[in-house]
Amino acid sequence: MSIPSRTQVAIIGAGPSGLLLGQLLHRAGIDTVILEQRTPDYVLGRIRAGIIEQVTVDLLVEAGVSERMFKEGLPHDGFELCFSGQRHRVDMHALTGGRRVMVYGQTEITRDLMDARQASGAPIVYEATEVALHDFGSSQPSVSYTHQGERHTLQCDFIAGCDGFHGVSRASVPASAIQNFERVYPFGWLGVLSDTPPVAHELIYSNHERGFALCSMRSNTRSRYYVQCSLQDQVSDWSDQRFWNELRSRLDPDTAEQLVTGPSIEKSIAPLRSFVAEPMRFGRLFLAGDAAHIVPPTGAKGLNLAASDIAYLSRGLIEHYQEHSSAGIDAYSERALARIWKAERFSWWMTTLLHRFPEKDAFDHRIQRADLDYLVGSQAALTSLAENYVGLPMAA
Ligand code: RFL
Ligand code: PHB
Repeated sequence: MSIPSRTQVAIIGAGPSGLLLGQLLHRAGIDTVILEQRTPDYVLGRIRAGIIEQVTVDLLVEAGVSERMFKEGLPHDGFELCFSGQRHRVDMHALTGGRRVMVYGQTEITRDLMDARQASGAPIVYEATEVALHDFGSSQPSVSYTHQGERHTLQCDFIAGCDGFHGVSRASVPASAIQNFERVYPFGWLGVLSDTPPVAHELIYSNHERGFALCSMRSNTRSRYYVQCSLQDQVSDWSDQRFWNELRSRLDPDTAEQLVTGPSIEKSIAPLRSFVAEPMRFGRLFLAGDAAHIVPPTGAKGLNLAASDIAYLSRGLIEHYQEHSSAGIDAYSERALARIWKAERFSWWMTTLLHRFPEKDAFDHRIQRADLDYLVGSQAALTSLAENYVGLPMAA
């Protein structure tokens, strides 16, 4: 594939944000080049999100990449909260007037988007290293990068920084132009993927004195489980046997008995963090997805927020090119941040409610238990939980 030296929108990063933006713009006749520092296999090997909101499902339909999701994805009407040895079902469907979420892994969404990109013939450069952003404060921005030992420059109208939390885009903004808000949690999640049937049909979020645990899935034959772990832990500290024993100890007796164990096919530790950068636009550079914000995974919001950023941004850019109006791109940062902060709040709250914090005392534990007792006994509180979990509406 020959890579042009000029495009309309240069997209940095081929995670879900970058690929989805590329696909939506391609369908609107807007040229993009995607620059990704890793290989396709590396990108697909990162096991991350599992739960997608209706808003994200709708966007994947709009992008023309929903066929396999509807065939293989598992719609979920509820999930369970487990504490004090008992499970309590949250009937999302009934509490939200018929809304639900979909279990369909980020790996699959990424694969579908990669296939669509390839079918469209639109350019994507994997293993693009030393990516640098230039002149995004002017009307003639550009991006330079190294590919197969050669340095290239890509002229563009706009740059979309979709390169995740550790990417180069946010780091290219002068410190005086950006404000960061951050909370780092004193624990991580150890995740295991295994080809074993999920322990239950729905997800189970468990609060236990030994720490949080989550039972999730990717299909009827593939499970995804997590346990809260110490930030000092290494993956090598956790044999499969130790993981299964720890998970079992954090579940109610019935679930613990049902758990089918097997060899792990992926095992990784992720730190937990809340982070927001404001604003999300700097002249002709836009940040989207994890490049601009991080949520702890407890609320299952990260990928969904990336999708809503891309919905706002793609609409703004399409308006710019088709209607010569800058209203959408001018409103992008404010619109996106309004939804982001609500998801930040929800993810922080779910994390606080369900984890063991090392510095907390007996009083805090009683308050946490009271919070959980109140939640499962109150229709009002459950409704609030359910409406956040299925995803808050996007601005028109
Ligand atoms: P990504 O996926 O990090 O992709 C960024 C891409 O940019 C590339 N890159 C660069 N390319 C060129 N030059 C550079 N200098 C570059 N630097 C980086 C990277 O290689 C990469 O390919 O960000 P994106 O696209 O914004 O997508 C965000 C999501 O990946 C993330 O929010 C979710 O995975 C979060 N998340 C969840 N979200 C949900 O909505 N539902 C869930 O159930 C859920 N579960 C999770 C999660 C994240 C987790 N971890 C490990 C953090 C569970 C976990 C455990
Ligand atoms: C997952 O299946 O990976 C998953 C599900 C729900 C969460 C976080 C991760 O809240």
